[in-house]
Amino acid sequence: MSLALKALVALMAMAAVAELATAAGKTHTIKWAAGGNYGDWSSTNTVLVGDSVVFMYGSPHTVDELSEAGYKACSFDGPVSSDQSGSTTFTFDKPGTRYFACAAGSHCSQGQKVAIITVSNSTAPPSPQSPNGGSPPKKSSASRGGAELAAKLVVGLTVGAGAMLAAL
Ligand SMILES: [Cu+2]
Repeated sequence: MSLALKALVALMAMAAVAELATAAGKTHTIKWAAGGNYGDWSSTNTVLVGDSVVFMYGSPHTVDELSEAGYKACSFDGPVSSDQSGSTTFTFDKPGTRYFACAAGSHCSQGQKVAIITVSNSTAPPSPQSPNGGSPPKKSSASRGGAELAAKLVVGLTVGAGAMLAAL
C-alpha cells in the first residue's frame, strides 16, 4: 500500500473520531449581560439531555441557579449555586427546567434571568441487530437520532480503517 493511501486511511480515522466527539452533546453559549432579554432563549435553543450551557460574562455579573420561586421573584436567598468566575458551565443530565439569574444590582428584574428547559433526546435504546437484518430502526423525530446512527456507522469505519492500517 502506498504512503499516500496510508495517509488517507489515517485521515479517515481521524475524521471519524472528530465526528464521534460532536455527537456526544452540544455546548450552548449564552452571552450574559445586563439588559439582555433571555425570555425566549429556551424557545429558540433546544437543550437535550447531555448538553451543556456556558454563561460568558464580566464583572459584576453572577450566575446564580435559583428555585422556580426565587427565579420569579428575583430572590437570591439560598441559591442552588452561585458563581462569578466569568465562565460558568452547567451540564443538563435530565429533562426539566432549571432557573438562572444574575445577582448583581437589579439585573435580574431588568431581565438578566433565564429558564433553561432540557428535553429528552427520546431516542430509543439501540436495538440489537438480528442476523436476518431484522426490522428497520425505529424512526426518531430528533435529528440527534440521525447523528447517533452516523456515529455508529463511523465507529465501524474507524474499526475498519484501523484494521487496514494494521494490515499495512
Ligand atoms: Cu448582571
